[in-house]
Amino acid sequence: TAPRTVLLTGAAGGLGTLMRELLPPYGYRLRLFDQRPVEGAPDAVTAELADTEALREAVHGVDAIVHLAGIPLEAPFEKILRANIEGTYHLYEAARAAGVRRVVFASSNHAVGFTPRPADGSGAIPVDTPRRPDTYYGLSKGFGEDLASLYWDLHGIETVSVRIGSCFPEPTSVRMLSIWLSPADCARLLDAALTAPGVGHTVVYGSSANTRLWWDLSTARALGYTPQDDSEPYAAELIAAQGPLDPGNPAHDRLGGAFCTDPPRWPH
Ligand code: 15L
Repeated sequence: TAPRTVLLTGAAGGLGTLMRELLPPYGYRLRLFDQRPVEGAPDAVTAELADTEALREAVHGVDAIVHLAGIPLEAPFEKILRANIEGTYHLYEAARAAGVRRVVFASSNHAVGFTPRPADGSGAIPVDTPRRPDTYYGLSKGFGEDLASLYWDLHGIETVSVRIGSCFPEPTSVRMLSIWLSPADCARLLDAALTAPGVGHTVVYGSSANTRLWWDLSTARALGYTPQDDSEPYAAELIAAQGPLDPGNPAHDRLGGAFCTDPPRWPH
């Protein structure tokens, strides 16, 4: 049976804010968790993932967890260690102790960000391409994927690790034309990841059905995900404004884009 009560970590963040609107229509009752207050949600749990007591209460009785919490950009290693690496460990420990059977983990394209950019539309990058993190941030996402693998093998907790591309209402760069995940498709993908049977630990890329796709969506489709959106209608205007991706520019010829050269940094 489909999980119904879902703990959403990182509910106050960019993706969390989009998903707490878009997931309930699929039939989920969300319990919200964030270190910051969630606007308009007085019942949300305001705590850090390091607060294991708050986490223990938050996971109690949930059917599944969508784990979005964490620093979403580059930051000093100590901060990534606490928020993303230790935070994800605490999350999985709480899930294990409470008997939660399914996690959807927000991994990132930056776990493999130094992978050379293939031809537009080739869909050439498979999920088992070697990890090539482009930042400590991307490194922490690889850690989360391996932690998910360990907790599946050791404890039977299933995870879908979603290497999300760029989930924003619209693509805002030429690179994003290839990796854009529309918010509506993100909700479709999370729903598929929450409901597909027998996922063990499955890694998928998270994007819409973009004409210029760089990676292989087949493992996502195998969960029952059928993307409905394509960034192509935005292509002409973005390319006219920014120019095409330049193969000689190191910030352009890797999957992770500018994260490989001058990563955006988390300001907090
Ligand atoms: C990410 O992992 C970031 O969290 C997000 O803010 C975007 O920058 C995205 O990657 C991207 O690669 O565009």
